Amino acid sequence: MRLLRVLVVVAVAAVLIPLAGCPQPQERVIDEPPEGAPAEVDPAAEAALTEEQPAVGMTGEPLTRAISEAEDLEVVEVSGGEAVAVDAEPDGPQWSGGRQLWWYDAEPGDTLTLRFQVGAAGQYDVILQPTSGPDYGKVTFTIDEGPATEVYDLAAGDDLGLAEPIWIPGVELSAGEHVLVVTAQEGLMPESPFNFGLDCMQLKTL
Ligand SMILES: [Ca+2]
Repeated sequence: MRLLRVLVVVAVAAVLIPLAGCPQPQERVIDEPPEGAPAEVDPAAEAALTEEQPAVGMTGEPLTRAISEAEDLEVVEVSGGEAVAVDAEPDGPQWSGGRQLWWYDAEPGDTLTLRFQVGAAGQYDVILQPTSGPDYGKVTFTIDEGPATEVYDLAAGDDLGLAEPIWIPGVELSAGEHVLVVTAQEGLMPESPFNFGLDCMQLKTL
């Protein structure tokens, strides 16, 4: 039964993961066997289940990609408000790595600048996994000196959730350091506090 339970959980996770931009923490609910019950889990099978799963893209195919947790990226500059790493709540969105980078109290026009590393020069799709929430605001994204993206409105729902992943396609990146700049556009209402959350970013090779 225990192995079956694990398989069911992994199967459910496999269905859910392609919907999100970044791999979510694998939920593995494993009941302890009753006292005296023989071990039902083949050690080799359990070891295979705990191996890192291949990254899965929006269409379900394995992709070559590098993932950075936003909360681990270097904050180069915040022109207004504060940017801090926050832990996931049990009943909140399950951010990968269990945390997100939360930027709050910014004013329209303020920027959050994050540094990320690229291992090999090339053309990449940059995939961002932001958070949505009732008091989350509108933002644009810029990579290095590139053009700003369209405005993304991340105000949604009654609770925090994982927004649709944002794809910035075909970005030419050299090996080394680059910056992702998030620009606050406006809160839900002019007088509303501004919130933005980024769970993780991925670089997908083309
Ligand atoms: Ca994260």
